[in-house]
Formats: sequence, C-alpha cells, structure tokens
Amino acid sequence: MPPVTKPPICDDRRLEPIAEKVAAGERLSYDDGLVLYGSPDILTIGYLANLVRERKSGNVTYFNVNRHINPTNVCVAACKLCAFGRQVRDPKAYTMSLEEVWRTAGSGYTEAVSEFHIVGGLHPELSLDWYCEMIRGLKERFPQVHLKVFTMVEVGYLARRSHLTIEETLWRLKEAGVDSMPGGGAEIFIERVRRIICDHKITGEEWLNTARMAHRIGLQSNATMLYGHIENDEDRVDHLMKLRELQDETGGFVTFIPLAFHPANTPLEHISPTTGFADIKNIAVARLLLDNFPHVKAYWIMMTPKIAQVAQRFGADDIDGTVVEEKIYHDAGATTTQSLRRAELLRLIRKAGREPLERDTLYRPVSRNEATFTVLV
Ligand code: V47
Repeated sequence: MPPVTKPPICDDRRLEPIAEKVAAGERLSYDDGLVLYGSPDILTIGYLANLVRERKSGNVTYFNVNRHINPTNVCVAACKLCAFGRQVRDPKAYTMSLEEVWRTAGSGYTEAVSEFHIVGGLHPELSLDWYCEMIRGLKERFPQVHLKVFTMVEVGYLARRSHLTIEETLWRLKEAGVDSMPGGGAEIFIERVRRIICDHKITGEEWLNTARMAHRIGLQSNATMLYGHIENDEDRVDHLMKLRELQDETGGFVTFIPLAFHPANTPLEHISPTTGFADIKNIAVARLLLDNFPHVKAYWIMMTPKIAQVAQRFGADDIDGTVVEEKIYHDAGATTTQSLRRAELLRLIRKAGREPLERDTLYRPVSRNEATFTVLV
C-alpha cells in the first residue's frame, strides 16, 4: 500500500489546503500559520506535524544525558515573566564561586553527562573574564562534555558591560571553550509584548542579530518561543516566521523549543497556566511552520513528562535530557521533578512507540556504558 500522506478526514475544512501543501512538501505561509493556530482540529494538525516529523527523523526520538548549571540568579533585568531572577541584596540571591561551578558540574550523578547547559541572571559584577575562566575551567576538568552556554541575552549584556561588539564577545566565549548556545531569551520577538513581559532585555531584533553572528562564527544554537502569556496568534506566527527566515540565511539553528509560560511567583501570576491542548498545539504548529529546523523539542520539565511523551506523536522528535537540577521553571511553580534518570527517558520514549536514540548536543549518536560515553561521528 502507498504511504498515506493526507489525513483521511479534516474536521476543519480550512485545513484542507494546508494538508495539500504538507503532502506536497510545500512551505506554509504566515496566513496558514494563523489558520493552524485558529483551528481546534488538533488531530488533523497533529497528523500533519507527525508526517513532517517522520520525514525528518523517522521513528527516532532523541534525548541526551545533560546537566543544567545556573551560576547565579542575580539579575538586573527584573523581567515580569521570570520567577528566577533576584536583586543583588535579596536574601534568596546566590552567586557561585568558580570552584562551586566546577564542583557542581561534577556532582550528584553517576551517569556521565555529555552536555552542560549553563545559563544565569544578568549579574552586574561578574565580568566576561570571570565567565571565560569558568568555561576554561570546565573544559579542563570535563574535556569530553559539550558546553552549551549563555543565551543571546547574556551575550548582549556581557558585550555592553565589556565595551565590546557582539562579535568580539562571541569570539572570546568561543575561544574560551563555548561549543554552542541554548535557545533562551527569545520570548516573543514583537516589541509590544516584550515591553510588558521583559522590558529590560535586548530587543527581538537584537536577539536575532546575535544569533546570526553566533552562527556566522560557527556557534550553532537553539531557539525558543515563550507562549501562554499576553501574546496572540499573530505574535506567535510572526515569531516563527522570523526564526524561519534567519534559518534560511544561516542554517545555524539546531532545535526549536516552544516554552509554556509558568505564571506562579511572577508578577504575571494572575495569568492562567497553559493547557495540555495549547502545549501540544504549539509543538505541532512549530513543526509545520519551521520546515527548515531539523528538530523540535518537547521539553519535559516544562510540559510534564506525560505531555512531552504524547508530543512525540504530534511533531516533536526530542524530549530533552536528564537535566539533573532545573531551577528556572521550578522557581515558577513547576511541579515536575528536577531530573529524570536515563532509564525513565528510555521508558517514556519506548511507551510512545518510538525508538530512543541518545544524542550529543549536535545530534550525533552517543554510545555508552554506565560511566562513560562515546560520540559516534
Ligand atoms: O529564556 C523564564 C523561560 C527560558 C519562565 O536550548 C520561563 O536546549 C516559563 O531557554 N515560565 C530558559 N518560562 C529555558 C530555555 C531552555 C530550556 C530547555 C532547553 C533549552 C535549549 C533552552 O525559560 C527563558 C524564558 O523564556 N522562562 N521564566 C517562566 N516563569
């Protein structure tokens, strides 16, 4: 039997032309994006997203063994979306010493990690030299671990404080040992929304320009989108289109990660948390619009392991990793655990009928015994 490429029935007739385009491998438009967000027909949208996902990754779901490290929660930005950042004098503020960062990196887990994911607040006193020393120290102690470090926002702040250009700052970080960059801080690019949820952060345009420069000098990165606050369908589609445009230009994005806003303990606490429906829908729409992104990640910390597992059939091909010590979402009321064992990730993936494939940060397969791993290039 030939493979079925179009859904047998669309509950929402407006999706039919989109289904035709997806079946033909054609690029979707801004207006298609609005139709997708406006439609309640999540089964048809999921079917189409799954089709694209299986074209790109077959039956594989990727995961990694990683550790998050947040060297400081001191942050000058005071974004309304955030429950993690603290003023310097806040009793709950912390800043690790270099020794503490290096010790944290090596602590608390028996499974050898292949990635450190390191982000933190915009600290008014920590210098670029301090961060470069932190990176060099990590590389010396853990030469086999990939360093996915600093959001575009942190790079923008370090550049400003050091009186360097973005390019110079990125080179300094790369030379110190940064291997790639996480996707945080993108939020929603439109300024109307940014002014309310994160008014002291770099602009959307600056985020995109920093990513462009990182890709140009050979640092690949991820990209995120924060949804479920004050943004509307147009804002989300605009965000995805801007990412797609930049990816056409640089090819430097590895994974897209939609992030659900968690309102607890933030100044936007009055906003209701996102629904499972919205979480699944954002995965699926992203998979359909971002045709040039190799991967879409359902970050289990943010969506819960259960929804992240279901998302593996609605467009996602990645579930993130063991994580070990998540702080940003847990300060904002996340009720998930702060880490999952490798065995539990394998179980979730297999129970979704997918084939687990351990990857490194750049999606090269990893082979391991318990205590060590090898990247299979
Ligand atoms: O940039 C902050 C978001 C991001 C809240 O690249 C919040 O592999 C929800 O970017 N509710 C940081 N979200 C996390 C991030 C990330 C996570 C996992 C993997 C990768 C990757 C990147 O978290 C921030 C912001 O968008 N955030 N506060 C909150 N209250």
